[in-house]
Amino acid sequence: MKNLAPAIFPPMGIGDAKPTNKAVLDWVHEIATLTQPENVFWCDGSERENDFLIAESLKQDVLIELNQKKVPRSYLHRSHPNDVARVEQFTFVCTPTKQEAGPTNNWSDPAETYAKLRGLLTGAMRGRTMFVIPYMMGPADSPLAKIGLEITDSKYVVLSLSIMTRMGEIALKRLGNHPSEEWNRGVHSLLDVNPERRFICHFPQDNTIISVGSGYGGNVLLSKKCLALRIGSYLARKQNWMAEHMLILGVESPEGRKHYVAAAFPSACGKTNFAMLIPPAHFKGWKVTTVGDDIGWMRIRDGRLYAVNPENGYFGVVPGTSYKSNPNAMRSIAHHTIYTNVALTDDGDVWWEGKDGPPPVHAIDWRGNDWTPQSTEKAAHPNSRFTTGMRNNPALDPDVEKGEGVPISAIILGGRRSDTVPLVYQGFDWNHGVYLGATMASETTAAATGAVGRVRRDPMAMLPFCGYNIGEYFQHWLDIGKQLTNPPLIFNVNWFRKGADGKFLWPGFGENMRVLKWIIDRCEGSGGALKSPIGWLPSPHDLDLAELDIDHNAVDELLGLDHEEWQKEIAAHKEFFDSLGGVVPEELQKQREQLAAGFDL
Ligand code: GTP
Ligand code: SPV
Ligand code: MN
Repeated sequence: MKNLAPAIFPPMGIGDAKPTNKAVLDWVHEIATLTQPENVFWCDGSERENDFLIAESLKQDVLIELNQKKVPRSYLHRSHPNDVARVEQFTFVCTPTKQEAGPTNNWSDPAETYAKLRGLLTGAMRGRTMFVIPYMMGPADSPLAKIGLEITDSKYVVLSLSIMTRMGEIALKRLGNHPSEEWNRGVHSLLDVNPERRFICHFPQDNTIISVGSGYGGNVLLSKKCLALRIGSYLARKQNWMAEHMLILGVESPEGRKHYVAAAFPSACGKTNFAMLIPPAHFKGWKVTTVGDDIGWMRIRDGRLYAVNPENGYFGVVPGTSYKSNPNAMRSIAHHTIYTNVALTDDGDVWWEGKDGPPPVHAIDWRGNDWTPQSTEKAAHPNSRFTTGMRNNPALDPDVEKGEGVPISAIILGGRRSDTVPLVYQGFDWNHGVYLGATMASETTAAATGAVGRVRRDPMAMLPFCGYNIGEYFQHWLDIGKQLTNPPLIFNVNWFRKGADGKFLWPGFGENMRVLKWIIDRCEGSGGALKSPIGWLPSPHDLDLAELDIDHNAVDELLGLDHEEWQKEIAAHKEFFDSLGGVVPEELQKQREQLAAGFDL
């Protein structure tokens, strides 16, 4: 057969990245032969390369220039209106057997899926440029750092990954020349951005991801959910570490004592906000710093868990972000930011629901249509996003580049629950904490396509991101616990409980410091708590609520357990475990029976 691949040697990018690993070069050649691009561009993430790609993107309407005085070096991207969120129904884990993918993943046969995808990718990049992106996840000197290569025909992906990952030279250097080096193969093509040809497929046994038919972040920035979580979790179990959907933050007392905590909340349930928390005035001298806002990789060291943030930037929810709710995010996105699916004002600024100040009298909405405050449609899509480098964050933790990671004192779990679940409580021990994680639930959000506001079980916030059998994932948590002599304490929080009037009972955001402070007190052995059937519960006076304008009844409601609601909750735990078809470890079944007994059920 005639080799239709364009000439790709030497590298044609304008950057200096010089790949020498033969396995990488062979793979790039293979994909170029298949997709037949006009040319191949090796990306290095340099300033010069970004300038070039931004200029091209502006010409081709991939990016819209914003008012560079208002938001310097920032651009707006509009994704296709049919392509604005993760697509869980088109996301597949293609392990050799269905059993390995487990009851919570869509599975498809690897050979059949490769064949289907090869068909879709054949000639898919004709007339387009194929970009090859070498990137690294994690600090360069971390034992957990991983190398990925993403091939894409989207400039938006290249520009986004240059923010979200450590791209170029640094990755190639770490990868080296050895043919058996571990690295992730990622292939992405927009195709014709048609939901009927949209598939996000993972082949964990080959460390390979193929994503077609989408241009939306979570589906195409393969470093993030695809590598750092789905493939990451699969590798983590094999290699005895943890890849989790967790923010990581540091909290320092006025006396200079510092703890790190990691928190798993489902998509659009408050990770970025919590990671950037600014303590209210009452907590003078307390400081919260961000290590990561979405993903935590953790390993065991000296009997403790140490975490690194594998990412280099934030892909955050825009609506609701303001100087009132999240000043650190606002400062982070004031420059050098790519906005996706927000509204464009007449003076070239960006706008979204919940931004400070009055709405503009006229704007162009996320679809490109005229918008006024009288419009019934939202100006910004509810899942509109910012992409910004972590170094833009004024509260970035100084140890974010530390390869050994930061020691984790507490793991916090949480979801969006209008009822039942108290503001905060603590698990009795590691195994009970694993049970809390395994039975977590949350109301669905706009981060994935489908119904919003439906309560679904989302174990450890990993339901859409666990790359193997969820029963084995639970067992992996239990196994990790056995190896820890100083395990993190495990907590559950719920910022989203509502009163009879349908309003949130808890003010949230910066005020979450009050809950965080109790968690830190518990880690230091000082905070008070009452033993309840679900775990250790603070009573109202155990939380520092000074200078907070909140009703006593609201606090009682926030911390209360409603027997009837918990009866239903425990029944839902059983139903969930039963639905998994026998994969749930015995230990967690035992935990469930103990919980039920606590309620005399
Ligand atoms: P992903 O990036 O999708 O993983 O989301 P995330 O978990 O980082 O959530 P994020 O912090 O972006 O918050 C999502 C939405 O929840 C935003 O609209 C926030 O305004 C809102 N939110 C965050 N924290 C709180 C809180 O403490 N209370 C309330 N009521 N809303 C919150
Ligand atoms: C999430 O949905 O959890 C996100 C956004 O962080 S995405 O990258 O689209 O998955
Ligand atoms: Mn986030």
